[in-house]
Amino acid sequence: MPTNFEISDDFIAEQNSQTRNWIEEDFEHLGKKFRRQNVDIEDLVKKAAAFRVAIPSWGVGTGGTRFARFAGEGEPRDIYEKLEDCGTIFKLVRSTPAVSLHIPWDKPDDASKLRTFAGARGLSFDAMNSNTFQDQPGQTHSYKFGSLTHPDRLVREQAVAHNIECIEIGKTLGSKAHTVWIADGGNFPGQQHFRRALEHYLESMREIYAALPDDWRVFIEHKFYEPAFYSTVINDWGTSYYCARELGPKAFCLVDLGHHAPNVNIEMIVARLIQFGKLAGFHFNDSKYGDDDLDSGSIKPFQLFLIFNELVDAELNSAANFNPAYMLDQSHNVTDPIESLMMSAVELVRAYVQAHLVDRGALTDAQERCDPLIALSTLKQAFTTDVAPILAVARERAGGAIDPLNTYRQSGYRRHKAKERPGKKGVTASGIV
Ligand code: RM4
Ligand code: MN
Ligand code: MN
Repeated sequence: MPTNFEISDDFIAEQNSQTRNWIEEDFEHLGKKFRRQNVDIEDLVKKAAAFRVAIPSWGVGTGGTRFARFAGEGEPRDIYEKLEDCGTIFKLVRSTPAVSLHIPWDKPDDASKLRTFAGARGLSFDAMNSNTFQDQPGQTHSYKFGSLTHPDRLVREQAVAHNIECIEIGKTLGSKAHTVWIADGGNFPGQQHFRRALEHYLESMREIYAALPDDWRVFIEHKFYEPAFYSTVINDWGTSYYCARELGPKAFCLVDLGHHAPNVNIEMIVARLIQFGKLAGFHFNDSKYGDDDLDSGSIKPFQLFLIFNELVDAELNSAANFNPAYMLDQSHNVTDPIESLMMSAVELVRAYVQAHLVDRGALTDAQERCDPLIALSTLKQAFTTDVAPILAVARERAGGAIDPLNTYRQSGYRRHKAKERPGKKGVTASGIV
């Protein structure tokens, strides 16, 4: 079998040598500027290097809308090819060493073989994701009218069994968490009895919770609409928080940035969940109207920064039960998914490093003195600082690319994959993910 194309370390080093001069100059200049503010640039490089975000297995395939899916060239055709692409992203940006699997879209035929394959690329497995929002071939009961909350006990039992199966697969893969997002809800007033549906949810989730190994967590992902257009069972963070509390200490609330009504103050939800010790982590993406699943930081970068401002504040305060899991949950309809995922990972590191730049003493002082404009400008000062040289240096020192996008394009990776992966164009299900 011919070996598949990979971007070599030598190629990355050669590309880096072309831009090293300007990056060093910018880095030095920024370091001098920070010294005036008593900030050590090397501390920020360390923070950038330590940041981690998981790639969803379904994210490396081209996404679609409810109208069409325009398959890209050389798309991965199975989970092994998806891991190849995840390995490429990791190699170039260095902050994405974990993959989050969707079952059954990426159900491995042999989980330990998949773990070995991933390990050879430096990859490990993050949270598992169940799917009870579609029917699978050969399935006995339909999820058309719900899964974990369906009025029929047999449907609920089937959905519970699927989630437990995900946990079982995850154990072999070395995963430590399971994410449950359900599409359950109603399209018409009166269709669903709100309280009964939530009772069913809790009853089902208790069984899933009972199947968790001691060192695992379960993440509850809320979403206020879609595919149900009138009501959803786990509609908001309040409901999610209530359920997480009812279930116990291993249950946490996951925030997908696209799952709120427009203009909702997400950073405040994040602060609340941190304060209550129940923040699971994030599905990062960006949106203008709904669950658009656009690239992180592409629409509302200031919001992203404000979210990281809360996260970094919690990190510095060593907030209790604070161990957020980060994942990108995006749908790439018009871009090369590898490019989008790399750039999105970079956007997250940027927001994280900028949040570390906030002068917290000055901010607290302004808050205590009731000075809104100094408070805002303290945040803005960090947000408007160009930290790109820090991110580039962190990547380069870890063996990654100074300019991931350009290095990727120059390598011809996609062209090679188009040849290696002929035939079937992509495997990601069409529709909104
Ligand atoms: C949902 C939600 C889930 C994702 C599915 C495909 O909107 O974001 O996390 O697994 O889409
Ligand atoms: Mn999500
Ligand atoms: Mn979503």
